[in-house]
Amino acid sequence: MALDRRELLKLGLLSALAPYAPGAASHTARTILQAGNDRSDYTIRIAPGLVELGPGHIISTTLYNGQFPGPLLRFTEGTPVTVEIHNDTDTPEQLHWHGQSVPPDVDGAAEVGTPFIPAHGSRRISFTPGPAGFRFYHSHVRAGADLSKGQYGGLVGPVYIEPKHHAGDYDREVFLVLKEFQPGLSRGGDMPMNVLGPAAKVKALEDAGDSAMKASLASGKAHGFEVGYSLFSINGRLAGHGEPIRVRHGQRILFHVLNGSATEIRSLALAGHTFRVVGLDGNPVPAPVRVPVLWIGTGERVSAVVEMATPGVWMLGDTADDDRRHGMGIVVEYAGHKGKPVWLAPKPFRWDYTRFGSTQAPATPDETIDLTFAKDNAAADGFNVWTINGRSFSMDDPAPIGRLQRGRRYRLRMRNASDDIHPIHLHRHSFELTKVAGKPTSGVLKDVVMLGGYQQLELDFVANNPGLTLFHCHQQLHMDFGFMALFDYE
Ligand SMILES: [Cu+2]
Repeated sequence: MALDRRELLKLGLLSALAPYAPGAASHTARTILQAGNDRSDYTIRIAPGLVELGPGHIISTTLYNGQFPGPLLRFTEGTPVTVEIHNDTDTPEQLHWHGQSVPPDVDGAAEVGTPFIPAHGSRRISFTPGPAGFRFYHSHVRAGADLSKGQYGGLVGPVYIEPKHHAGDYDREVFLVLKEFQPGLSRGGDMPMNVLGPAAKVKALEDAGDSAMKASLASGKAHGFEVGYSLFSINGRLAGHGEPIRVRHGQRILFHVLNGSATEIRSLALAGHTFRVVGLDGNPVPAPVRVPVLWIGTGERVSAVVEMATPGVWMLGDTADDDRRHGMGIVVEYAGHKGKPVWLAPKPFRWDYTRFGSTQAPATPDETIDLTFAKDNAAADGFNVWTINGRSFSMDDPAPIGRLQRGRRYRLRMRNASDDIHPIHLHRHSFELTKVAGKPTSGVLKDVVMLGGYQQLELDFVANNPGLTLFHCHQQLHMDFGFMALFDYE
């Protein structure tokens, strides 16, 4: 009997076996579906659980359905689904459908009015998945100084929304979820440098950021807190401890990579191979070009085809030696090859979104909104406070920063007056990059974009999904300390 994907899901088979080609058997997946003809198509249970990252590294955290990553949810574009979410923890939760154009009561953010999933309670939601492509779901509660909450724990899972027609230019799909564990605070951080291209900085932003920082330090404040981690994983396993990705010479593997980190920017390289980037944040790109390194901001996704043309045993890993040695990697093993995985450091490579874009001029916006982001060093008990146009977001005063009109095309001109890279996210809408650090582009559709230190970036979106809409930096420490704003329209 031939079963289609949906029938397999109903039997609970696909959820347990298909999500992560490497190491599928290692997942202690409970079925994500209730048996029989229950009214909900999917059941997700939020509860404390254990993740065995590797020998001697078993961590206790909060999980979806007892596993990390959460189960891969495969939806079909345009086919309505009902999801029942149980919360077996002691605190209210929010499950955010990242990258989907859902209404505010489904979105999964208290800031736009989604009801909480009560502690030891449940919530049933129905929505029509879309747009097609690689999305994800994650916790959207404020963690603040509590590094066990929000996205610091294990509440991250991938979503794949099947398009009506498949591209088919690959032999196999492999989903990879990058995630750190065991967070801790330090004064100052080690954000990677030379990540983004073009590298052009805006002098006025640099001057403003520098002088604010100097004034803060001169007043006796130390550098604000940053988060670091001691364990790193791909698909919930330390490098070398899960099943390898087993490939054959000549195969084309379509990797769907999700940066599920709460705070970090990640890179990936595979010696002897290049990545042909075909999708960013689940959306096909106008120019699918080859690159030697992927750079992926918090909450971003990259879909890339790798042609398996260099037989051997390789480490697919982060270019940061320390992070890779602490687990951020996965072994790629060709059939007939054994041995220790080989890592070869790639040359430094800057990630330029415009390489994947079109040179055609983007559509003209109806209105441009200027947004300037700034850091108030160590202003809240040692934590940096973040502002958008001088205002730090708080639920005590959640008034929208902008009132929009339905159907209009808006351009956000974003200016970063800090030296940090910010992965900027807009809920419930996709946006189009129109200018990156002075370089025009079009056709790259995303829902998170990295804005470089002291850089400027422009993106457009059409107000086509009414209601409160959250806009924020996806870096948990930044969003939790003010880097958020609301738009609203009817
Ligand atoms: Cu940020």
